[in-house]
Amino acid sequence: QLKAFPEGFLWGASTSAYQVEGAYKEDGKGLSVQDLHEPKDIADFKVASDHYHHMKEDVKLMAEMGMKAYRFSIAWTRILPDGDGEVNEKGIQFYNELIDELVSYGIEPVVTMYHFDLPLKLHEKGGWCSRNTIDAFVKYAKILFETYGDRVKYWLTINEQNVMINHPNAMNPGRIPTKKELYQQCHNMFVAAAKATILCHEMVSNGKIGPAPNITAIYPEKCNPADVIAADNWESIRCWLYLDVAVHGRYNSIAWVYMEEKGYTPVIEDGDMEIIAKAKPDFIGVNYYATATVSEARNDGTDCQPRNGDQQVMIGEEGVYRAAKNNYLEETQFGWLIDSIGMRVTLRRIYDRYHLPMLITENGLGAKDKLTEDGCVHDPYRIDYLKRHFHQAQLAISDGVELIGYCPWSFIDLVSTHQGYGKRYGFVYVNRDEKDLKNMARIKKDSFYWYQEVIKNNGLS
Ligand code: BGP
Repeated sequence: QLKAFPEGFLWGASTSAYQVEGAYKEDGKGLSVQDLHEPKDIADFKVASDHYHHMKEDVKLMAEMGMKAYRFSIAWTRILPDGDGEVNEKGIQFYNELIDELVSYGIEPVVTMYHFDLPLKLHEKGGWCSRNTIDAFVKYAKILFETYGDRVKYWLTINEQNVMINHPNAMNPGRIPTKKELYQQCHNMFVAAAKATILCHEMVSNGKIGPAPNITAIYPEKCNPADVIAADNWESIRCWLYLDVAVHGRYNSIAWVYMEEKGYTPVIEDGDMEIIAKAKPDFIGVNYYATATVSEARNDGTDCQPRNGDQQVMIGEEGVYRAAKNNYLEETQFGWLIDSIGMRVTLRRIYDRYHLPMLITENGLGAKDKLTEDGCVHDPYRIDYLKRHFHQAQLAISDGVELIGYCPWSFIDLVSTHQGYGKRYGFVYVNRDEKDLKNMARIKKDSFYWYQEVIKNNGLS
């Protein structure tokens, strides 16, 4: 029997600082690793959607759409321009104003502490490979809890730690770290997130904090047991590794054996695992876009095959798994798979493994939206996509999964990591293209009005 969305369900939407704010070196902000990107054919992050200067207008639109929650990230470099040095009061003030504005409309702020934008100064000193970055993160976390903890109840430590490890290019300007270094970065992030989790519980009364990895069920291509094992292994390495450490306080054996065999095991210092085990997340943020399908590896030098723009790590790894085509699924204009039922599968698997409430922190459709002559943006494909996913979320709730909210990606158009403004996700259109900033006007898409109705009815009617 289909259960209703619970009362107080956090219908919301998401963004991240570097993809939406712009003002990349204004008011004392330091540079992050993202500010070094000078992509040739897409917009850079210097101006983005200029949310920094349109903040009040944007929050007003959130309120008009009826949003109950807004998931955004704080730019570490606005608060601590060097990552761990002086505090920048103007940066503190920007988020004070944003949070006050949200609260004044009754919108629950959901804050990601770190979303891909490591301060450049920390990167230059070794980034996440260095234990100093753990201390810097803890210092930053203290400032956030102290300053905003009176109004922010929901915190997310690190966005998509697994994507940062599996797709390191965008986070590591210059030399791409080796896999061994990446797993060391990963371990250091676990320690940093654990320390922040413990601090949040000490400093924020009624504070709730959790990780926000990109989790997706992995399907075997065929019922051939060797494919099932490959899918199982890859799910443990790509997904469970991150939640097992964050929630259960331990590395799972499949991922650990994989790291040992490949020579990737990180250095774990005395006391790390105790801290990690002590930190207990209150909920799990789930970024879900699509499932992945794999087959047994052939181990003949052809298992790893890069696939165009698809973030689902469908590249294969020699001797571990091989990416396979799933003939049952449609694709978006950008070749990302669409699998709404897969979201139900994923939510059920997470819930059964961790028994924690979940908040969908990202899910959405990137498309080539166009402003038409009537001044509208017609995006029926986005409505259809979200309708199907909301329905599956409701089925997951009916299965007993504790889902507390749903924040699609993204509230407003922002810079897509690979396709700039050629690929848009928002409910609100931003009138700019790749290079010309035009007037940056905000235009409500058809999906804006549709989502407004969904929120009003607390679900699909
Ligand atoms: C997630 C990231 C977001 C966002 C989204 C869409 O992995 O957390 O920051 O970018 O994917 O990806 P893209 O912009 O590449 O289409």
